[in-house]
Amino acid sequence: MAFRDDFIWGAAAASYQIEGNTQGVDGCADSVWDMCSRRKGFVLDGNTGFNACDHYNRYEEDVQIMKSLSLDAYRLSIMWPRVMPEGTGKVNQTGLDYYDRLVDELLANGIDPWVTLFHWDYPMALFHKGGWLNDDSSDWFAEYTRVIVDKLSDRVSNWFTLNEQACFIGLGHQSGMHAPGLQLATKEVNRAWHNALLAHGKAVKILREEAKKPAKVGAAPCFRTAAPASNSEQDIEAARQRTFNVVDDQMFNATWWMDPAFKGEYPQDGLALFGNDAPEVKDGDMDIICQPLDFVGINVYNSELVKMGANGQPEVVPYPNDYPYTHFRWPVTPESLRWTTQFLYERYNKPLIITENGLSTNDWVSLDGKVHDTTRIDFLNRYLLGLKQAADSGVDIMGYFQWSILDNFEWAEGYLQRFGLVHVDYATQKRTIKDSGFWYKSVIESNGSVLGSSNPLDGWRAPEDFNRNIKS
Ligand code: GCO
Repeated sequence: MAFRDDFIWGAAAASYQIEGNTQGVDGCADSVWDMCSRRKGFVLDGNTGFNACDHYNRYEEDVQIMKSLSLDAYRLSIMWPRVMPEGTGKVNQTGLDYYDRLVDELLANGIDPWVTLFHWDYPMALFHKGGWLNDDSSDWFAEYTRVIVDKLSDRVSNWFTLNEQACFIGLGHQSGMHAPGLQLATKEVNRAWHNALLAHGKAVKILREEAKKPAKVGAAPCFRTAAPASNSEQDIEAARQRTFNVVDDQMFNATWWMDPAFKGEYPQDGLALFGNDAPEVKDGDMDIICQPLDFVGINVYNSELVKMGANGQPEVVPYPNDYPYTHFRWPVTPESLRWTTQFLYERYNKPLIITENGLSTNDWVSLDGKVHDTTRIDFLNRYLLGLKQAADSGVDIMGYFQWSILDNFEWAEGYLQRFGLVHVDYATQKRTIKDSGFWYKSVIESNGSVLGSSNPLDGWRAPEDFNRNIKS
């Protein structure tokens, strides 16, 4: 039961969550996450991303770990204010050179870098000018994109524009739970939303026209997803509708991002629901936003369970208290990968790539020096089997990026939530590959054929001295 031969097995991380060394190091300027890290009560326990995993200094060691796990690909992001401290204008050569070295290091070790241009570390200097609310913001992003494309596109061929617009606009500008921590009226949220979509479109155009190697481009959105409560046609249809209906004025409605980007229009039900608060769409905007994309990227962690209600409307079936939940208290729903990919494939008809999937668990280093995260193994095993079912039913699935290669700074949750295949002791920066890391290696090396074995730990052993050989 293997995946297709050219299936891409990867892991992902994001600049602000792992690099550390913000705070002026080598000319790096503040992002909105540095600002919010300083705001009392914003991040759990006063944690900050100032040091994170010190990946900025330890990237060579981390790439060796990725290589030892047999990753084909690594999804990384670029910290905009490290490269352009003012957001536009002057380039910080030292910051840019860091990404140049990282890309070289990955390629030298046989790992393909998949680069995300923006994963939330928005330059403070541009926030001071209104950030995404400023109608010039998409041009600022285009200018930054040009700098990155000019530097890296001779070696990088796979790109994502924006990571999870639903979060950096919705959680960042509507609920205020994420940086920059604003709670704006819906009209303003949609203004920022529309500007971010324009930024996406302009970046794709630049990648197409200016990349030195032909660019493959997509994005990494997330949104509310749904899986059917049974295999009945009605429940499947209910889950499909729940996935694609605009059900509220929050930013987690799939079509609110996907339809403009892939079809060149906002969905009618969303326009009706938002009414006067809908974005102002100027002539030509949709031509900018709707650029040809090579794949649908999607970050999926869980989905709602949905059945067709007696009134013919989708009805959400709540998960009971004793349901399996992750440490974040997210429900464990392997069927989400099976159904979300299928629904997206039906509607947008593009190859799919899972840009993030994983879970946080309460891991620690055991007396034997290892990290026995059996629940992560079981979770990934189940979700990958769900993905395989979708592939077997004809959905074009290109690959899978596990979130995350390292434990890291989980935004407002600080360091409480550990998502890594590799444990990080933040006091010493010592890395320890978890059991799940070794297990994932065996999945990659067998192209998925070990999935589903009754004891996923059968058939492989962590080399005794492996973790001890990693320098700390
Ligand atoms: C997101 C981001 C990641 C998170 C991960 C776990 O989805 O919030 O893309 O940066 O760390 O999803 O929450």
